Amino acid sequence: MNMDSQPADRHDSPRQEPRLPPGQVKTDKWPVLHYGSVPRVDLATWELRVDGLVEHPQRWTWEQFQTLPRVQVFSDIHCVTRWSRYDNLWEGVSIREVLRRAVPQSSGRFAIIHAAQGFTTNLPLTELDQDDVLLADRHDGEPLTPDHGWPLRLVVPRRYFWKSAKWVSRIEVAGEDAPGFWERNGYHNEANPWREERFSDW
Ligand SMILES: Nc1nc2c(c(=O)[nH]1)N[C@H]1C(S)=C(S)[C@@H](COP(=O)(O)O)O[C@H]1N2
Ligand SMILES: [Mo]
Repeated sequence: MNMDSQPADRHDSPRQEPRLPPGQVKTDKWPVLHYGSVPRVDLATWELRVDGLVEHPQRWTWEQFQTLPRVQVFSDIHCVTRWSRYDNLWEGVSIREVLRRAVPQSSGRFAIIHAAQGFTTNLPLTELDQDDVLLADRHDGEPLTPDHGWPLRLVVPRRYFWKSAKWVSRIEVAGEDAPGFWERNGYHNEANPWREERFSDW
């Protein structure tokens, strides 16, 4: 058997009811949205870190990260700006693969995702630690483009898309929640599209 051609494990994100969350409109396009400019990333110096309240802090170069087991995840995108894009095939490394190596401590209950240019977003560890959450470097069979987060982005299908940080560099496990960039700028902390958790009241 040729191991190189072995397909990645595939997970389908569980279908929610209704498939189109309230207030959303389905689109076939894939808009580009972010604050600031697309960072220039050099794979020779790129690294991903997992640290904070973990037993075994991790640090991977791009080359090392490419040796981790791969998964495919099939999921829908729901952006708070009201567009939804169905049937995205993501490929990369499962978040569980990454967390399993770092071993979060029992006091570590939140994840602060750090990305290029100081961008952060926050999730309870239980929301992150799911079969359909991955660190993706490919979409629909092609490498991610720089404006969609190349070389690596987080994908959290069951939350509005702003939680899916592009250009991820670090996952910090923390004992306390810490609202991220959009969460500090009026977006809801939980971001569940089926509950229309778009904006915060404070
Ligand atoms: N690093 C970073 N990631 C980010 C953002 C950002 O400003 N910076 N914006 C978020 C928002 S608001 C959205 S809607 C999605 C958009 O992803 P896309 O451009 O691939 O559609 O990226 C998210 N990830
Ligand atoms: Mo967004």
